[in-house]
Amino acid sequence: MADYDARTALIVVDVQNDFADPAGGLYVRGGEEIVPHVNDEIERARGAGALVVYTQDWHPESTPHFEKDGGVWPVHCVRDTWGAELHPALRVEGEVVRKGTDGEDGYSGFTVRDPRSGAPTPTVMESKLRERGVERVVVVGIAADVCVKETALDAVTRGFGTTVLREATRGVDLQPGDTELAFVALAEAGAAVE
Ligand code: VGL
Ligand code: ZN
Repeated sequence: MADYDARTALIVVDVQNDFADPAGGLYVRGGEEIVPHVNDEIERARGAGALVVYTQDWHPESTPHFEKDGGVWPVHCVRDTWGAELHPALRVEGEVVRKGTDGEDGYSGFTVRDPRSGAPTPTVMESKLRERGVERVVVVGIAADVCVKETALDAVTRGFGTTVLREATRGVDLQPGDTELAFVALAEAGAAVE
């Protein structure tokens, strides 16, 4: 459980069917188990007047992000499909920021990267937070070692006090141990991992 106030935002990363449902295209083990934890955080954040922002991986049918097109990931979160929808049990009480919409590698909620050149482009996330006077973010969701990690690292780099709630995340572990390494990297970068 994190503390919330009007200068804190809760960022709920990619709690989508393809990651959080066992039938999903890139199912992350235990993904569905975090939904009640995430909902509790949303309720507490809203009660304290904190902003809640959701990210949504939102890919075209073909993108170098996918293994079939030269990337590393199985097909997932193709826009306008069941897999891309936010998990049905998730409370949605805030704006959704989509990433990967033009075929970029959309790992962080703050930036997307050209899959070939790696060149970053900002999403609307940072300006939304700044407009509201947000100084601190709490990051939860999926996947701990991919999009949660990249989002939280970008938040630290941008000067937001950053907390990641372990119990409200799950990792892919493409390589065994990736999730633990992600928590170590986050702590080293200056995020609070709770
Ligand atoms: C993600 C792999 C590919 C994530 C998104 O949401 O963590 N992982 N695309
Ligand atoms: Zn993706």
